[in-house]
Amino acid sequence: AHDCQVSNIPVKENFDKYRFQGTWYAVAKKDPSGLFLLDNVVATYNVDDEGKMSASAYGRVIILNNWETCANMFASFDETPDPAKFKLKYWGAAAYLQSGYDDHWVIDTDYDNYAVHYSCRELDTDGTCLDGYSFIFSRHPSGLRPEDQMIVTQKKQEICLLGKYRRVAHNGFCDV
Ligand code: AZE
Repeated sequence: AHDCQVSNIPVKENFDKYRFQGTWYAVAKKDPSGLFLLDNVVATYNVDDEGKMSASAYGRVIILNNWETCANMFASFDETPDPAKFKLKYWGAAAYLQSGYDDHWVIDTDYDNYAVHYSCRELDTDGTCLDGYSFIFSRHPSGLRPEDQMIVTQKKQEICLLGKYRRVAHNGFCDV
């Protein structure tokens, strides 16, 4: 079943954007090529009274000539026929930060403890992902509960990224 075709990747069934709202701490990530959020990554999701999902996120980045700062990012989501698959339109609070339009898939979540996010930016000719990124989120900055770790490991395998993640440190660098 794990043929690594992006189009075959299972996502969360009946994803409930309302239950997904609130703060998520990135505890692990798989990087795309190029500039990316380094660590201290925290995302906060919100759904407005018209049902439109948005988010803000921050994280430590190094831009230009080794300038270390905290990226303050904003995003709005476009829905697709699959409730777990969104298009993420994102931009930085400052112009020197990155902006873009990425896939934003929720692979799995229990809403209260863990979430597995996935984004493929570039498909290879064989239908596998050539360049993408993924976050493992936790509701708890301390990390995943042992009972969630098994589920998350299984999901990493299903998205063909097992072994490709790095732990995301939270050391207060971006706290105000
Ligand atoms: C995500 C959570 C939902 C909101 C946003 C996210 C993605 C943010 C980036 C930011 C990159 C910034 C860089 C700055 C120099 C998925 C974490 C906005 C991809 C590289």
